[in-house]
Amino acid sequence: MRPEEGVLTSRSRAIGAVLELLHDELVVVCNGFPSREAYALRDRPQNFYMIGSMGVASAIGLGVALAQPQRKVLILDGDGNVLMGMGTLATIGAVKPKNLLHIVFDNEVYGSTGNQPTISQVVRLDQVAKAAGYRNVERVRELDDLVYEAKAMLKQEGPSFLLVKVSELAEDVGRVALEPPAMTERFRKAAVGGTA
Ligand SMILES: Cc1ncc(C[n+]2csc(CCOP(=O)(O)OP(=O)(O)O)c2C)c(N)n1
Ligand SMILES: [Mg+2]
Repeated sequence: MRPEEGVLTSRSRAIGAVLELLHDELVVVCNGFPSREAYALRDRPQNFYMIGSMGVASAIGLGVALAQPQRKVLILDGDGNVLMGMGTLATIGAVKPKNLLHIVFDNEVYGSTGNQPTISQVVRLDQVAKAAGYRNVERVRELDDLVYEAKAMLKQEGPSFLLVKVSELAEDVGRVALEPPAMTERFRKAAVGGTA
């Protein structure tokens, strides 16, 4: 069996494993099912869900990381989102916020809109991040490896980029049941006010 073959974990399990590691870290989640799954698995005031706009979670996460340099900031992203906002990888690589960890759940499809294929199978997003200047870059396929690398990257000086190959499976979860202004205010308080 080639190393790139084998059964992949679902994005929901992968997101759940990351969220379990967290304490007061700030998290920005991209639009679509990643936000829905994160909300269903572990909603917390430190989570900001980008409801609607695609490709911008990384820019929001970068802004939060720069505004709150003492806080660890995670971006939970999708391959389609990263491809749409690829310029932000360059900005993060150039600005190098030490407190930023960018995790990309790569299912090689626009899963939230019906599994249309993306081009992430051809364009290695981890290599793009490396070339852009992220300090630590890893690519994982197993849940154990994800937990190991995420733990390490939470301690390391960033920016770090963790590409997680996941299956196309999406959990049958509802929409994020928060009004965006209230969710934003809750996040702002959690970001400025420190530990919750
Ligand atoms: C500008 C824009 N274009 C298209 C959409 C529709 N849309 C919402 S989520 C999504 C797919 C996102 O793909 P990816 O980041 O790979 O996440 P996945 O759904 O696969 O987890 C698309 C196309 C949108 N919300 N905004
Ligand atoms: Mg995808």
